Amino acid sequence: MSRLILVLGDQLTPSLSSLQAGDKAQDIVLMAEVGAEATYVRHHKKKIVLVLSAMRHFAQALRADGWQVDYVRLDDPANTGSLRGEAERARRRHQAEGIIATEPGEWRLMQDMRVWAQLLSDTRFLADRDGFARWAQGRKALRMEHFYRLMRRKTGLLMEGDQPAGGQWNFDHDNRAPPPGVLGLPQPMRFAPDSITQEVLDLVAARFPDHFGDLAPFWFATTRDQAEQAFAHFLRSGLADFGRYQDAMLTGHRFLFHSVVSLYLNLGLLDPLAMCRAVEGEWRAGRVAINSAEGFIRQIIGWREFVRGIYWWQGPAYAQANALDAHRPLPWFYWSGETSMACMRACITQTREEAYAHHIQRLMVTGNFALLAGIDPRALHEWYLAVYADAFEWVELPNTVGMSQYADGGLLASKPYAASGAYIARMSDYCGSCAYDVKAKEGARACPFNLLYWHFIARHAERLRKNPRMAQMVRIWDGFAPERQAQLRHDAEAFLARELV
Ligand code: FAD
Ligand code: DLZ
Ligand code: SF4
Repeated sequence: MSRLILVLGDQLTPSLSSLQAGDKAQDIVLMAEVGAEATYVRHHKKKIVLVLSAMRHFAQALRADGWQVDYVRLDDPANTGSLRGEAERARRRHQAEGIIATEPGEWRLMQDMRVWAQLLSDTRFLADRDGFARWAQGRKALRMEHFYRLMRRKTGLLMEGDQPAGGQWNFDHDNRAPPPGVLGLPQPMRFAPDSITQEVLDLVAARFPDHFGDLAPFWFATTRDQAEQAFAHFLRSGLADFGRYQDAMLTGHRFLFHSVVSLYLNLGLLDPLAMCRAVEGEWRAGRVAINSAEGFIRQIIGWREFVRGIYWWQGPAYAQANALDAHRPLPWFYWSGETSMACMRACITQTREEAYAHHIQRLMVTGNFALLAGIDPRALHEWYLAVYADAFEWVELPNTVGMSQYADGGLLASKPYAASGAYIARMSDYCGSCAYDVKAKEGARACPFNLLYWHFIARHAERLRKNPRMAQMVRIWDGFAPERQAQLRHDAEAFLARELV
């Protein structure tokens, strides 16, 4: 008797554990487009197109490889709208004896699917979930750097025997250059929609017209071959300067030297280890400096694996963490982009148009603002999960709750990523076109990041005083005259009352 192999929309990898366990001669691959997955948060339109088009292309590739694929489309009148409903319907249709699947990337689905499917480990990651839990157990705080060194040793990437290549594990201090000139900046590789993508574009336009985000222009890769081309293009055009300009931001230059591959990697269209080996090869061939190669590899085998480990280790309760007791609702301008703050406007507008913002835009602009203003981390989490093409909960939630909002009380990050306008002024050109004055620290024209920064320090003084990396700022606040403290509090609260409705 045949079994069903359910392949999810972010499991588009030929070597997936469930496909490895299957038998082409008798098992049937089930792929299902379902409304529930597009609406559990209201995903950006481009993200839905990316996932559905990549699913359709992957189904084609599996058929060409000899698999029998049962593909349920979103507009099939019999579609039940949920993965469980489609799995049960397909089981009856094929009289299958059971359903196997690679474990999903979210607690929400894990809890549902483990009741009706046999789940296999997701072997596309370097660190398995139990191994990470064993490593993490009993540690007071988790530091990515320690985990990263284990991963370097495990993979042999950038190693010379037992020592790190170049004599250092981490070259981050070379990676903080302010923005470069705009001439000769690379662009990510773009692909014109084929007939399959065009059909999905029409479907999403008709079915999800009120979801956030622009549909056109749609230029993402939707096949493995295209994703590999896009990555090869980054190796040639972006990697050499990736390290140096990793933290820079420029109005109108949205991608700078970033790879724009997380969206492909998270769907399974690219293989993380093969990418890192290719990056190491560029360094060994003398085409890029070690700070770029190491910086890129650290993001993939360090941060990406580390946040996934934390997600599964912490369990569903992590989504409720709110150590700083932040309860302000998400301001409407996170959806509209209509704000006088030029940095926020630029990052949100680009998010609406591209379903993309790079790490520092997410962390130090939209994330930093929410942290300083005391926005509810749960509402912010739902925003990040909805608006980016690469957003899946296993990677988005720890980045938002842990790294960006410090809502886990310092489990993931050693200090809150809180910064005043001076940081944004140094790393971007946003302040030049802003209604606010980044140099002003008080008064109606003062940059809101400046006002809110001190408000944040004052609100959390007792907690931050105990953190060696923040204590200095609390001492500065303590040293302000009481009238100055009162004025700063007043200005910050006036801003919050005026703008955060
Ligand atoms: P590059 O800058 O070129 O980096 C290369 C790769 O490294 C990325 O493709 C990504 O796979 C990996 N990477 C880099 N930083 C991280 C990180 N902190 N965590 C995990 N992987 C990392 N990344 C996601 O993939 N999905 C998300 O939903 C997501 N949400 C985020 C939310 C917040 C609040 C923050 C601060 C960061 C988030 N990140 C997320 C991490 C990071 O911002 C993106 O991976 C990166 O911007 C993707 O663009 P890129 O491919 O051009 O990355
Ligand atoms: C994100 C997404 C979307 C929009 N649609 C589907 C779908 O129709 N069918 C499917 O199998 N998967 C989809 N996905 C991806 C899932 O949401 C993803 O597998 C889970 O969030 C687990 O990471
Ligand atoms: Fe952002 Fe402040 Fe600069 Fe305006 S002045 S762009 S609000 S950092």
